[in-house]
Amino acid sequence: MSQKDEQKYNPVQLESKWQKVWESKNTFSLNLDNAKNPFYNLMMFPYPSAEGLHAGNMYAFVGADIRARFMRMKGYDVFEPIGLDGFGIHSENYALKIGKHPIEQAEISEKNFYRQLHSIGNSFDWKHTVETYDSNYYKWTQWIFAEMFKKGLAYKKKASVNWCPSCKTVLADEQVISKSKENTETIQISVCERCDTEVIKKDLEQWFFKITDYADRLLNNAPKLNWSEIVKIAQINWIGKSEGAKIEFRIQNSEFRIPVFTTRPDTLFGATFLVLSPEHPIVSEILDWQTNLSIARKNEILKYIDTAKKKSEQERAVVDKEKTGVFIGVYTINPVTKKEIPIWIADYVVMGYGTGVIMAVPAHDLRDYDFAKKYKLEIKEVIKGGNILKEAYVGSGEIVNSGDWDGWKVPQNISKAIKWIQDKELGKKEVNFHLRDWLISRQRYWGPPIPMVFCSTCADQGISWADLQSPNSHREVSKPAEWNSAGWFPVGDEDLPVKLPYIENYKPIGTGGSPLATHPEFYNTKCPNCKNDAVRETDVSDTFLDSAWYFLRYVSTETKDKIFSKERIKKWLPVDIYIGGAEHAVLHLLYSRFVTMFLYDLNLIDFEEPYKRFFAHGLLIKEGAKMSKSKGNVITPDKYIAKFGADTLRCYLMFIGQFSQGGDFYDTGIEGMNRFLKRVWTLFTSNVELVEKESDKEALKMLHKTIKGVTKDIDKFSYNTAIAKLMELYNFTATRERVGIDFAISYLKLLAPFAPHITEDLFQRFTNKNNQSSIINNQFNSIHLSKWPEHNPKFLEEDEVLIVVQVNGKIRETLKVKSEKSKDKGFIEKKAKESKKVQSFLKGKVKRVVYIPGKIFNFVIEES
Ligand code: ANZ
Ligand code: ZN
Repeated sequence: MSQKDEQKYNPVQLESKWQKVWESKNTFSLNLDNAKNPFYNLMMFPYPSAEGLHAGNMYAFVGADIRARFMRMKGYDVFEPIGLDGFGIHSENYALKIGKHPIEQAEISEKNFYRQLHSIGNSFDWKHTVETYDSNYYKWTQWIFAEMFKKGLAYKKKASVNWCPSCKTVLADEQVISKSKENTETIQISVCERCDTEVIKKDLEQWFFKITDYADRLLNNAPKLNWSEIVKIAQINWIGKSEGAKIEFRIQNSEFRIPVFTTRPDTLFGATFLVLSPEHPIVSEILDWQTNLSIARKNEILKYIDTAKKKSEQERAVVDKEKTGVFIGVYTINPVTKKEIPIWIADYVVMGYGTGVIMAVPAHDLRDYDFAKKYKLEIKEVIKGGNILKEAYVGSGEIVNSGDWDGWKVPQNISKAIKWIQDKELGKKEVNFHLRDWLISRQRYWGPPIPMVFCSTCADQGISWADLQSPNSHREVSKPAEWNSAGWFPVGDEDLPVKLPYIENYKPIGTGGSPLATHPEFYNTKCPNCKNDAVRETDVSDTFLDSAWYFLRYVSTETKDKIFSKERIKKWLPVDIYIGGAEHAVLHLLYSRFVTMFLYDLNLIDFEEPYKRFFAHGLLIKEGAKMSKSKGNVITPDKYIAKFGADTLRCYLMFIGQFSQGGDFYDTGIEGMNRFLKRVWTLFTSNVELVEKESDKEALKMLHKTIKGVTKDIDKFSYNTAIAKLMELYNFTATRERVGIDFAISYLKLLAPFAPHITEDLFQRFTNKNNQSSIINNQFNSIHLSKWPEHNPKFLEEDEVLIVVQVNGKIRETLKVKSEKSKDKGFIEKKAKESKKVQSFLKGKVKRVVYIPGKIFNFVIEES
């Protein structure tokens, strides 16, 4: 290489060189057992959909990496792991699209993804990667499932579930999102989060995790978390605790008792009808019992129920949607007014919440009001304050038309109403959560087979796994009434993993069954109890289970016989900082908190909350638009890295906005950042002369001001302003002919978290005369393991300060003095007395003087 080439900034060459050095020297791999000052810096688990890493992933990862590098230079043993959340519908859909078997595609994706992840220059510990489709990993995912079952937290039930006709699988509520119907603004439909297809309802047998058993704990811990506020609020709302009462309604001359959940028991006197959810099991019982209904009426009711069932809950719940319903032909008694009120069926009441029935209070509930208007039902005001002839009144006020309760103010007295109801034995206080149990089974191929076996012989005899355990070895829980666990057995630890077999016809079959259900060689097995023929569960588990515990495995990838090493977990967890997108607020973050609490309950870990701190980064957009495949504006980092280098791309991504707010990516912008790094390169390789030590005061002041500012900025994730400060310092440096080597090195250190390659290269040039050989000799001292610069306040002091001179508290003069002189009280007093202006006010005797150093000098004199 000629001298001239040597001086040219060639990021592609330079970056791959340093990446190789770092990896071969284990610069960022830790001995996880020996770390003295552990800091677990975690970024959200990427799922390689397909094409690989896109700039949005890179945005998140670089932002997280800067934090990691900063903490490392501040003296922490930073663990920054990476892996792939490669199981799941996302990857499988891609494999389907391009016609490659998911197993083969996974191998290709993994290679590509890891190549890309190397190229961005993050300080990953490549010795501790986790891939969810690795049987060494999913063995333990299955183990968690089995443990959930053993603790009574996994159950199977027939449920009306969300079904995506395109993905041909069920979806959890969290995976269904609302969207406006095409060409309309107002009609909301529910679509699959992954493919945008409209979701329908299907009745299927599914596995659930009883996350609702943990609702209170998940909620109570939430306010204490050091998390981005929006994410915390989203979780609290999703769990959705509602306090109210359960009130019983009776149907005259019958055995029917209908419990109703309401958050407004104070409006009970205004309940003028009852509304059943179309799916409510009592509907068919009432229809059977009621003999005087005409066939035509009955058919009308059945038809209504059928139509309603096809709609999604979200769609039905929309407040200002046109109301529909049918009268079921019977009446119930309002327990306080003792009046007969009709029972209706309407789809705005959903089965999955409360008791699936409501007492309608049209005067004070928007939906009930619309319904009552449409079907000409009684509207009775019980809270004063509105005009119920015009609209429902939902505000606060005084109770009226309600017997004993008249004059009570609500909401203040709602609890008094509950007590009253309780004393009269009409109902009781009740708490409800919006959180539903976690629908965990998927009728797909690409996931961990659910490790359960069903034996019909044992089932026929009513034998369940729990019956065979010693009484204290498992926890008895409140099971849903319809769940009969007889015949179901978890696969024993010694038989895990249940390997996902390679099958040709892995495509979803769409019948509600899983592809594995067509493979007897997979599902035929023996009963763990009676040894007769039995069958395996053929559904796989939801991807969100895979990613609910990966951060526990990262620290323990070598562990074979246990889910993880307790010692490692003790040393490294909970995670010190977790960085990721706010869009995971209710899905992944809630599930991983739940699984962590569960493992805590198993006494495997000693903390309930997995992440000490969660930081939500913003979204990256492209030239004003959201990146999406259909728009064809998805940025893949590869071409930018090839052209400008990773350092340029990293700095640019971090420069275009506050990390918490996101940024807008412009091709023209990245060129500007590239010019900046080129200039830094040229400055330090040829334009500025390096001298032994920086002694210029102005330069030192600039440097220390920058150290102080950049340190503060990185600490609060204000990366864009940190880079701006480094640009400013560059501009200053560029005007100088020489700077001290200590100055130059500090500059590089400040830039190192953002641009790790170029800074490493320049640092090695400065610190080693012959860095090549020193690397070979293993004396490699990476800039990234060097000490973060600290600012010295001494250099920041202003050279001159202004001191206000007062006489009896009134300002009479300002003095400009050298800052080192400002400490000298006598000197200031002398100076002040020399001032003609001051002299003209110093008429009386000076009683005393007060001096606030560097600021105010006050003469207190006797007033004449
Ligand atoms: C009477 C009432 C009067 C109500 C009033 C509201 C206002 P949150 O806060 O979300 O818990 N509700 C109960 N179960 C329902 C179901 N399965 N489907 C649809 N709506 C249901 O809401 C609780 C309120 O939502 C309950 O209180 C009930 O209506 C309705 F002035 O009861 B309320
Ligand atoms: Zn059996």
